Amino acid sequence: MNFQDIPPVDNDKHLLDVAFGAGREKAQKVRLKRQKKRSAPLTEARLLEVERIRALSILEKRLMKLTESFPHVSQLPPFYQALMRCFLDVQEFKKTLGAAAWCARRIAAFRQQYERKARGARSVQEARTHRTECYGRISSAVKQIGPELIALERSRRVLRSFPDVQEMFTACIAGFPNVGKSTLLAKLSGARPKIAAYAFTTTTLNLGYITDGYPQVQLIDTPGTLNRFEKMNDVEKQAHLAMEHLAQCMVFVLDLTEPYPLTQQMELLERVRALGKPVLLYLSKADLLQPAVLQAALSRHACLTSADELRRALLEQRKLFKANAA
Ligand SMILES: Nc1nc2c(ncn2[C@@H]2O[C@H](COP(=O)(O)OP(=O)(O)O)[C@@H](O)[C@H]2O)c(=O)[nH]1
Ligand SMILES: [Mg+2]
Repeated sequence: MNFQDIPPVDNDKHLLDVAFGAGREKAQKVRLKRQKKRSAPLTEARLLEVERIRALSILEKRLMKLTESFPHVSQLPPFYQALMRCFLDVQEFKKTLGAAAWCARRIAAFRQQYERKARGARSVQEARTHRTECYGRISSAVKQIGPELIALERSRRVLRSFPDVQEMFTACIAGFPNVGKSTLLAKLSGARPKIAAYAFTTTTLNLGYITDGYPQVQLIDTPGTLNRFEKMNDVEKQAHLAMEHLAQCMVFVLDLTEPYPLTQQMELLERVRALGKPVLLYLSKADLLQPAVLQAALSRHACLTSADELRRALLEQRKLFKANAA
């Protein structure tokens, strides 16, 4: 799902500038065109004002396009619905979209009504009055949804921050900060996430794909330690929702070289297990461990130490999942 392409939402002032600009342009064109074959002044005035009114249909088009560019919450996959509920006021969001659609319909109604009036005007002045009245009413309808347009632009920015995930077999990579999750993602998938020698706050979820001709396993680098949801930062919340709604399988990265005590890492592992999905254990930084320490760890925990082994294990998990689903 990709929310990056939702175009920016114009504010009311900009929308009106565009529409009135279109009206002026249209007026100029009509005047030029009619220079040669001029009819009676009233006929000319009716024609001109009708065209100027009709030019405002650009507002309807823009507003309809705007509402169509946003997703329908109920049609989204569960992960995105959960993200929406977490990061947006969904009721409010729906209301703002409704307001934009309402405004488009109202403009269409005014426009049609005043086109008719201008066409039937009995004087040049009357034709002009219908047009200015129409412009006034449409302008206040647009101004009325000014706050909603601002809210929609805010929502668009929130949606943009959502990761672009595919609906496919997915494994989330969990573990304490700095244990080597992003490094592992890079090794497994060729993705190029940011890798730092210090624990840093990731600003987006890192994604990668294990491919075998075509993408087979979606990998998500999921930072955070699964403590209380309210205390998580935005990316940790996204990560948590990904584990809940997307992951069919978890990879837990264990790091025996890190200052995080093993007991804490084991507690996190238990929280990951509590998600109720298969968990593959991966021991990172095996190259830094004394052979004896490595041997002891391997005899205690059933863990993998190479990315190749883990890749095979993940493809196996995918096969099992598909077989069970069939
Ligand atoms: N020697 C060694 N260093 C590693 C390994 N995996 C990660 N690192 C280093 O550990 C640090 C943290 O890695 P990173 O992948 O950013 O950890 P993350 O915070 O869990 O995503 C970086 O300096 C990596 O280069 C490994 O297998 N061996
Ligand atoms: Mg990382």
